[in-house]
Amino acid sequence: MNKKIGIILGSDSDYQYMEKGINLLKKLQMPFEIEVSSAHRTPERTIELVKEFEKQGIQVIIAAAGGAAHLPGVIASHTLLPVLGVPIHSQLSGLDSLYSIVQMPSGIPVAAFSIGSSGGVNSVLFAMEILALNDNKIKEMLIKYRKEQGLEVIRKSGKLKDKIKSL
Ligand code: RP5
Repeated sequence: MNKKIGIILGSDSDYQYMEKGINLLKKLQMPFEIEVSSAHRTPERTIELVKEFEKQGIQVIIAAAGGAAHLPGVIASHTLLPVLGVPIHSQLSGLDSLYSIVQMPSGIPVAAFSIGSSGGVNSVLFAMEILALNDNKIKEMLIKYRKEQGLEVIRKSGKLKDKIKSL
């Protein structure tokens, strides 16, 4: 399978919050490209990477950034590929990141996910849902993932009941 998901982190320090999402991609054997590039510290490189992703055939870009999180918006202003923004925890609990990502001016859309690891995982699943529109193999992976997730909840319910019974 060709790489269709491109991930850009504003800093290597953002990785800890994207790790669960990236582990999920690895577990599902979904190929992806990943780079660290900052909208502020390496602005030209960020734009070059977006153009490179387009050339490579990447179809969805996940951009994770914290604080004054302009990365997803800057990327979105240079491409028509869908950009999924993940707000990273910051000194202001990630609310600043969330607002920076969610409050885009009209005309340049960015999808905003929840702060931190949940957003990381959901951005990956959402990227796969976009790709699944034209790829039944990915759709099957997502169906299986949901089924396993549901079974895990039932397993945990049983475990909790056993624990309470033994008190
Ligand atoms: C943002 O600044 C990055 O996305 C990161 O969340 C934050 C802090 O970066 P470091 O100082 O840890 O490199 O641009």
